[in-house]
Amino acid sequence: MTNRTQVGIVGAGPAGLLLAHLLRLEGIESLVLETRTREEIEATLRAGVLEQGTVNILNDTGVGARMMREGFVHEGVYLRFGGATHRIDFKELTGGRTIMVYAQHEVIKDLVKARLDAGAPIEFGVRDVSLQDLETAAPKIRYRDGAGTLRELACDYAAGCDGFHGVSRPSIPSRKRTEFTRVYPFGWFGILLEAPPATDELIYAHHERGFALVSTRSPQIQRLYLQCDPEDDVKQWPDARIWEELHARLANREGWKLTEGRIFQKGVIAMRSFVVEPMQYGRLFLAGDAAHIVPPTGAKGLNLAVADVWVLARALAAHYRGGGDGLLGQYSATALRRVWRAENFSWWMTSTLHRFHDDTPFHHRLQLAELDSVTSSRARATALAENYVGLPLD
Ligand code: RFL
Ligand code: PHB
Repeated sequence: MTNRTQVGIVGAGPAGLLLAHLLRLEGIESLVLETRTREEIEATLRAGVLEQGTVNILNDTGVGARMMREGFVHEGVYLRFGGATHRIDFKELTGGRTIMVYAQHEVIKDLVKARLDAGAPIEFGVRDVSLQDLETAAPKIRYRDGAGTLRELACDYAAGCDGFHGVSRPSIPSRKRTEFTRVYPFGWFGILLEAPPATDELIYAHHERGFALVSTRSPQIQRLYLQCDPEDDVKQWPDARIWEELHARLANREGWKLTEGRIFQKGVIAMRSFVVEPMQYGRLFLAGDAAHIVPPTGAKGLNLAVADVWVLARALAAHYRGGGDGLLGQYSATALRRVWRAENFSWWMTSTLHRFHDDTPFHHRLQLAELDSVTSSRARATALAENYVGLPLD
């Protein structure tokens, strides 16, 4: 069975759902294909930090109301090292820009609801997705729908928004793409716990036992991470070990103490940097994690996905308005410029704050000097703040 749409979107993560939303507002039809169920995508725990630009896009396009009610605006972050805590004041250093702490799966819920309320389609539970004829003017997406029926979607353009393990990127012949990868020798152990917020703003902690991060989700639920071995299993981390490590790594001379609570979710997260160039092949455009991965230390992954589809939606809108294909032709270069700057920032945050296996006392001192420099030089603090709140979208 063949269906037709203007833009076929593979993947209902933040990239695919937001792209579909932006296109709909431009009067451009799309179909979103997703392998998982609605319940699964709405329950997947991931990012928590939204840049100012992401917040603005969600608000300006009518899907930000719940975020504004339930999210938390943070005007800075804390860097803790050598037992002392230093604040980076985003608002002051960037002329008023801030970040929003609001969980990614809540953004997903808001985007799914907006799309379904508007009567626009998302097909959940599809299988065997493959992309065909991408180098022609009539690309096709073949898949099995939720009932197992083979379908073909004919479209003008395909958007590969299916994450790092999706099928879109491998659909580009390997001789037509260049991939850049760095895998870090550590992971993050993430927990959710029932407790009131331990801090008013995120704490990024450097410690000789390894990195730790205190984030939040709601007045009752907190999100914490600690550096671990990437091969670790959650069974190796009973609650007592988690608390021991967190207390040690977050130790400070200011009398701040971490509030313990019931841990109800644990998981290990791998850390990698990855970019594919270009982000386009024929009529296929890659966006989000399908094209690039950053380690979570800079909180950039979701925000890069948003920036990609914002650029792509404008380019597609220009095409359908009869404005030519100039912006579509520039999509990859425009997106990659921001991607590489975020890669650089995320790599720097990761390298500065984590303990490496081959750390020497010399390396440890260099990290402390780097953190000292960032927290005592206004120029360096401003650079961190500008990157963290997000580069301007234009
Ligand atoms: P996603 O979210 O992976 O969505 C891809 C979707 O595609 C579906 N899919 C397919 N659908 C159809 N056909 C196929 N063949 C398919 N294969 C896969 C998948 O089921 C999925 O629903 O990619 P997207 O949209 O590009 O979004 C990227 C973000 O999810 C990611 O970058 C962030 O979560 C990264 N990240 C963070 N980013 C931030 O900006 N701020 C943060 O604070 C932050 N913290 C994090 C993070 C990622 C983390 N993990 C778990 C990797 C914290 C963590 C712990
Ligand atoms: C989160 O709250 O999940 C979070 C916050 C900051 C990061 C990464 C993740 O750098």
